[in-house]
Amino acid sequence: MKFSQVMVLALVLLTTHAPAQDWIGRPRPDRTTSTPEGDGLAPPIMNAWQREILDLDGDWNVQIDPFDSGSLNYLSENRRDGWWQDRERTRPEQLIEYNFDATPVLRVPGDWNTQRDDLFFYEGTVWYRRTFESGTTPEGKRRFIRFGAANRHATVWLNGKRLGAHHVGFTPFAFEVTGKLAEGENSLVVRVDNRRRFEDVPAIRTDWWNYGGITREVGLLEVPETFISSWELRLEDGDLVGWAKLDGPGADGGFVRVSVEEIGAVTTGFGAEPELRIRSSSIDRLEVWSPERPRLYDVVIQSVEDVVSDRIGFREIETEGRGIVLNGEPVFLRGICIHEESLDGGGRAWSERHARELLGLAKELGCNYVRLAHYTHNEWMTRIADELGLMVWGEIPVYWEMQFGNEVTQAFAKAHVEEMIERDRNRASVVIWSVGNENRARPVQTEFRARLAKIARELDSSRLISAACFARLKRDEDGKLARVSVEDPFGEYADVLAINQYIGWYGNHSSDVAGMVVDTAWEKPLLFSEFGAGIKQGLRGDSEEVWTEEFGVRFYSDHLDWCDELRDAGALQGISPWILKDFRSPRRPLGGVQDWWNRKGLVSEAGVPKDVFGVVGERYRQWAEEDATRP
Ligand code: GCB
Repeated sequence: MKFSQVMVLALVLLTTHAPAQDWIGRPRPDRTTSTPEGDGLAPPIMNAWQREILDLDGDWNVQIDPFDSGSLNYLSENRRDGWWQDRERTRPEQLIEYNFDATPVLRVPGDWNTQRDDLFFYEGTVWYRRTFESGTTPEGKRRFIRFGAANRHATVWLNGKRLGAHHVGFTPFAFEVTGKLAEGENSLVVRVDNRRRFEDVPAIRTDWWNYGGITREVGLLEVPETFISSWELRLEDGDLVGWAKLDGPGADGGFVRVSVEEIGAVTTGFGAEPELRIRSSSIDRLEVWSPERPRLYDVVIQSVEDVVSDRIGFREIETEGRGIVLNGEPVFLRGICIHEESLDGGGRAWSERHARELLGLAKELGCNYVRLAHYTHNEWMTRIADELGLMVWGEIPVYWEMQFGNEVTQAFAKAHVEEMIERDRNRASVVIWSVGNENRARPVQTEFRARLAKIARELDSSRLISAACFARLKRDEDGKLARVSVEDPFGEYADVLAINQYIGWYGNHSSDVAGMVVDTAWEKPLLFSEFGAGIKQGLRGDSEEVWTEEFGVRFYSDHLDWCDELRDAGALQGISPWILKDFRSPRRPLGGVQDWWNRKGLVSEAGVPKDVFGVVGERYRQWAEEDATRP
């Protein structure tokens, strides 16, 4: 070997053995081979639960690993025999410093923070291991292991072999395991790392709990060799249009048939991704989806080998000047913001019951709209919103300060948008995609969001694009009027302008404000995507005293009066006060009042209504009546 060859070899060895570091010098066990969204990922599998053959939820053995000892040795080099091998001691002299069989368990789905007191504040790595028997994959079939979500970085091994990784904490991902399953017992190992990193989306600072773990359902799915992986059917100018995607051998020439039996509508197409269209002449009987009448249809998609179904509603949403128009009629959005936290005292919500409880409360409040903040909520939320008749604002965690100029961050955000839209494109309830929350109005941040808006539009032309922005707040000369100017240059790229304003809570605007004026630079609809105040349920006092129920009632009465005036003047198209329920936040330590809860909920963490729940509810009922009787 020549000297130069030796040098090249040495360099290769050095680089492959050097651990990847993040910029504060911490080893990054997993980013060496991964792109921002992940690697080894299977194509999206829509409506996956109808495919499931084996539910992998339940108790998983876990090993907490604060120093990444499972992946890195004492010199921070990548281990060759990491804990993914799920080894057991078979000889007396063998030294193996982990044993999944002897560890406690955590429930999946579920965050780890609320399952064990010692993990409440934990941010780091946890190894999950579960064994199962499934038999090998039958001839002519394919199998996938699918996760509803894991927060934030998940790497997955089956029987000691790496399947891949996923880095978007709030969307589903799957790995193909055809040909990889054992005849007998399988070992499935998942390393979940929820450390916050500067380049991530979101980055370091959020006003919500960084719940870690396998937070949504896990299952082993079986599909035919060439299967229908995803589809879309939507209403466009009176026709039903869409596509279906085939994956597998022969997909290119494949045949697809889509039918909506109830209205006798059928269409067919050929190819891996045939375009589908059902002309309006054949769908005269179609009833559109609306909050008042959330009509859903059974849609069946069939190929030569496969058949899947979905419950889909059809509606059209657009803007007209400053108005939002649903199925040709102006609509005012009576909303509420929601974090994905359960009413059982917090923790990540993930189940159908959680979704029914949260969205049921929103219905009780008189909402026709919910803002699912600040990341993609579990699929139950949008499916049940479809069923209950709640319009949805879907969001990605492009939140506060991030590395907007960093290409990795940009790629992360892109993956968030793509995976969110991919999952929910058939949900009639979703009317708005949001690409940011309270990002500064600097060029780099505007460009970042504009790029995401473009991606979202290219992927999905049937919804409106927005972002929750800061507004400039001033008082008029006499001090009585709050003047809100919507100037964020992202407004140029949005279909709907949305601002978060905290007049009367943060800053010095308070009870002597008599009204509100809004100036916008664009002739576009405007939403108040947030306003709210901290209220401790049951705390009584003066209406000037923060945290009290009385303060809350005055605050909301004033705000709703101002909104009422703006609404009458056609200057405001909807509101989503912050927020339905008190939610956990590491930024809210105030003892005796907050105790790690953001107290801006209309109900307490356990779901007990505060007085303001009634105040908002009353106004929403009044508005609903006005809107229903408007000629
Ligand atoms: C905001 C943020 C939201 C916070 C809220 C608050 O503007 O968008 O994430 O939780 O204010 O309570 O301060």
